[in-house]
Amino acid sequence: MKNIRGLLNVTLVFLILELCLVCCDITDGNAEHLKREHSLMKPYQGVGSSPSSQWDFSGNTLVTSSYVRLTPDERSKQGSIWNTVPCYLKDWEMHVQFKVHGSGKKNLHGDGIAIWYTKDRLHPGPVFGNQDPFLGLAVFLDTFRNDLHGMDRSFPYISAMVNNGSVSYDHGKDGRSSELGGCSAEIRNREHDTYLAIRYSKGRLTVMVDVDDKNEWKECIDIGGVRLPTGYFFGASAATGDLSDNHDIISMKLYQLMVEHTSEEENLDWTKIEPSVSLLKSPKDNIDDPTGNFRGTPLTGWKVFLLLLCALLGIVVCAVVGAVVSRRDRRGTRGFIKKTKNEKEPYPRGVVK
Ligand SMILES: [Ca+2]
Repeated sequence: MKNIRGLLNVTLVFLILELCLVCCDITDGNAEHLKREHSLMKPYQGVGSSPSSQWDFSGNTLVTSSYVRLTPDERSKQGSIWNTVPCYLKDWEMHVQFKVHGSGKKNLHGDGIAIWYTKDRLHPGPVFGNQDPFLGLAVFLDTFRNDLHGMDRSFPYISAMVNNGSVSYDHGKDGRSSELGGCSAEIRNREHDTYLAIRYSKGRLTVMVDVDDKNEWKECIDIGGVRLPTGYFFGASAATGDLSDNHDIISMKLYQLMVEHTSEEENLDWTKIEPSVSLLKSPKDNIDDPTGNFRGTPLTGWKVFLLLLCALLGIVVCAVVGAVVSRRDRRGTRGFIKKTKNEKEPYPRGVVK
């Protein structure tokens, strides 16, 4: 009896811990704000035309009242658009509405768009119209397969890369050797609006896509251990080669995520962080091996029972929380901020900063 009571107590502690973790995850990004100084929206008034402008463009970029065309559907073009204001937010989420379209038939179009958060801006080069190497984060919307050996993935292919300025982007391999993750997505010549979201919060990089006209985010990349400094610039660039497409940016909206950091983290000089990724899991991320020694000892009967019980409770809690979260219609999946498709509608929570 005593044993059972002890077991229940331990289980309860596990359950509470798990609940706390789940709650923390839901709270993450609960209060979001559109940051106008880092956002690019119709009708793009003042873009690039005055010293006080918040966005600059270069190359073949054409700014109209309804889209920013980084390249036209013509060969050997490149263009970019860059935020002039460095971003000092520690946790953010960027929503990009884009449109890739052209007359090229299947596999006869290219090369794609890159979304940037980098130290430098307005440096044209070979990486989708930007410099190589670069310092910071890139998310590539690669529409052309260069690597004919990499047939295990279909194109267009979305991938992410973090660079400390030491690695070159390998176009011939579609950046495979330096990518952190990716997914295939039909982003080209769609009749409906197409969106990409990039979230960076507490060392976690998440990329989501909404390209199927379902008004919901689909996960593409989700990795931890990413370190990015503050004070970098957001931008977008595109390039065409022998094959081409219109590469249009409709909007880039940056939301601040209100996330608490420890005083230790707050006291760090975030501008001095070098972009990096730790692909090795930390011990605390390894649930069944918290000390690194657990696997060294054989599992006794009660440990197996406890693990199974915790797993079961975990599944129940996740299912309940999942059901609650899915009812929250103002948000996309995994707590992503739900976008407003109509530019004229009020932004989420009516907060405009
Ligand atoms: Ca490519």
